[in-house]
Amino acid sequence: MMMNLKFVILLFLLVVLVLGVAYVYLNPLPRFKEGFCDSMTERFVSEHFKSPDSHLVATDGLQYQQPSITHGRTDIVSLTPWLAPIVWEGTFNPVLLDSVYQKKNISIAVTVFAVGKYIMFMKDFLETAEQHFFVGFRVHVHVFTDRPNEVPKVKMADGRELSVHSVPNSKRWQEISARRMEMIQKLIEEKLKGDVDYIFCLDVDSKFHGRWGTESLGELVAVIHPGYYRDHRGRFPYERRSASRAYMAPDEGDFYYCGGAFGGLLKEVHQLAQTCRKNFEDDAKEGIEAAWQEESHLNRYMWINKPSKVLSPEYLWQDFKPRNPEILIIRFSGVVKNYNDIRPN
Ligand code: UD2
Repeated sequence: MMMNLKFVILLFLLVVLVLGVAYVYLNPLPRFKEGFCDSMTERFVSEHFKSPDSHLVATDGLQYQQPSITHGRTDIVSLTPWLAPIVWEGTFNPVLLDSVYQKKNISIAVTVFAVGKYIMFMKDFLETAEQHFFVGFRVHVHVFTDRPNEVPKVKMADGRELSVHSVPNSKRWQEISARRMEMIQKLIEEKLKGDVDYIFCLDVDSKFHGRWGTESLGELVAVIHPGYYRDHRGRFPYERRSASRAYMAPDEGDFYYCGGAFGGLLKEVHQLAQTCRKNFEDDAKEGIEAAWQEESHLNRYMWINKPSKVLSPEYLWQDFKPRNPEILIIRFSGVVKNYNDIRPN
């Protein structure tokens, strides 16, 4: 009798275990789809990307204000719950940071897409980047456009260069915006690996107004969207249909991040772009497009793969929005545009 009971309990536990394992592997919920990193990818990453050198060497004798842990800004939060810095004016010392990163001789790639009429934004973007974006550092801007002859000639400082890549146009703006992930992935694989330390991927319909520099460097960097940072996460415009791989439940999400600015170490951005591209394409095969295309997939990605540095909305404001009191400086901002005039659909 005792033996039989033990056998039944054992059998029951075995069935529970088998069902549990089967559930984990077969469950179609999106949470298993964002960590797309198979063994091929892992091998590619370890063979092709420079290992990050996190050692920070300061310049001896550099004069700067003594830091404090009891005095500082009290009107904002400058740390996420997973202890990543949230960068705001007044929370960092630009002179100290620049001196540390100058020693490392880092190089930064930028991607910017100007397809169709969006070429009109290129000149202001490039000119203001020269004035404010990583001034004094090696910067390589990669412009993707279907109108290579219309890319304006902008004088660039020593150590800074620009390459133009031809891409096809599309009848749908959603397609143009989302396809950026695929092109970023390919650019990293085919042209950048081994040569570049960091990459930032930015919207073209924007201008720099203030410093954007070494304080923004991190392994995986996300920018908080200016439109929602005071809202409850239940109101964020995440993808809410569970059929999509970008799905976010009402009680999920840290911040709402911009699709118009993100970056980090090459290998981190490679994985982000590859994952968002795959999830966007797999959704498309099932006839679904996330509410805000690649921005929705990026938000899902950042929910699971927490950014190591978060940039405040100073790093992507919108010109039509009045400045809130906590925004002491606007560094980069989207220009006011008439969507009907410039988008293909
Ligand atoms: C938001 C995001 C954008 C993207 C989009 C959803 C911000 C500030 N912007 O902006 O990054 O996630 O939602 O898809 O977070 N483009 C062209 N030609 C076109 C259309 C788009 O080159 O005809 C490129 C261009 O680089 C542009 C970007 O795609 O900056 C995003 O398109 P948008 O600015 O029209 O998207 P928007 O304003 O809805």
